Amino acid sequence: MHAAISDLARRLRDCDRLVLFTGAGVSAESGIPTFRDAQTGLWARYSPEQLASPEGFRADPRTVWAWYAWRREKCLAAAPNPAHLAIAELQRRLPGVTLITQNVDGLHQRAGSEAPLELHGNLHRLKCFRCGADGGDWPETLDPLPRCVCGGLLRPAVVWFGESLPGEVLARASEAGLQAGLFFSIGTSSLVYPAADLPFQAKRRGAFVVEINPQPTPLSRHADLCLHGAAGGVLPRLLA
Ligand code: BJW
Ligand code: ZN
Repeated sequence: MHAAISDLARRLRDCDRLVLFTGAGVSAESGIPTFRDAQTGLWARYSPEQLASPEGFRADPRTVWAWYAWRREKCLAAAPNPAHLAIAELQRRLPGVTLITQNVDGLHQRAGSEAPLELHGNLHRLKCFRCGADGGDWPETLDPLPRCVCGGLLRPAVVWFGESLPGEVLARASEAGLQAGLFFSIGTSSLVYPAADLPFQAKRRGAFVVEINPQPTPLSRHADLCLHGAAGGVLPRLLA
């Protein structure tokens, strides 16, 4: 892997448009569970239909709120890991870096990354389930469940299955992907659309696509380079 890393470090120096695209694997080393790991992933223990869909929220909002409250506590107790820190450092060192994340945990911001493009929203903010208005921060108590000024229930400001991604954020992410000379896909299973399409779009436009993941994904055989390893081990080596 050493030759690949030094070649990549050179590509990084020469590249003026870099996209870093992250998924749950980037936060795994902070102790935040991924979604699809066979043993420890959230979807191994919890139902995405019940907990991460509008239908599930409509049927049982209290259970969904309780699950997100538990996950929010985990995020607040966690700290950014060497992968988040290396990404923030790359943004400081290089011009023209766009960070696109599917993560809702806020750890990129806590590592010093400013304004990542959050494709699936953010767990620490709320929005209205009825009118979509910004619902501010979490309440002190979930009893009663918080409501919007319109009377609708508030919910965590994340993107559930079957919901559209925030249009402006997706547009900016797609644009950055299409312009990229170098595109890193880091710690994502490349299964959830439309996010998963970004590296493929970038590849079709000529970007050099690098995947960092301990496991193969549907992207692997299309990537120009696959670095098989943990993000927190691989990314800091690019800075050395
Ligand atoms: C490490 C590591 C270490 C471990 N270092 N790596 C086309 C085809 C098929 C289906 C669809 C399609 N288009 C749309 C769909 C439906 C659906 C979808 O994609 N389903 C597929 C799963 C089949 N998509 C949607 O519903 C989306 N909306 C949509 O398409 O709307 C269209 C529409 C049109 C018109 C009107 C209305 C709508 C929305 C998707 C929303 C996803 N939401 C979630 C939950 C967010 C909130 C929350 O957190 O609770 O987002 S699901 C979950 O998956 C979460 C993640 O962001 C997302 C991606 O997961 P990620 O990050 O890749 O995590 P994992 O666990 O899958 O993978 C972790 C990886 O890390 C693994 O590969 C490990 O190996 C690796 N790893 N340790 C580096 N140390
Ligand atoms: Zn409302």
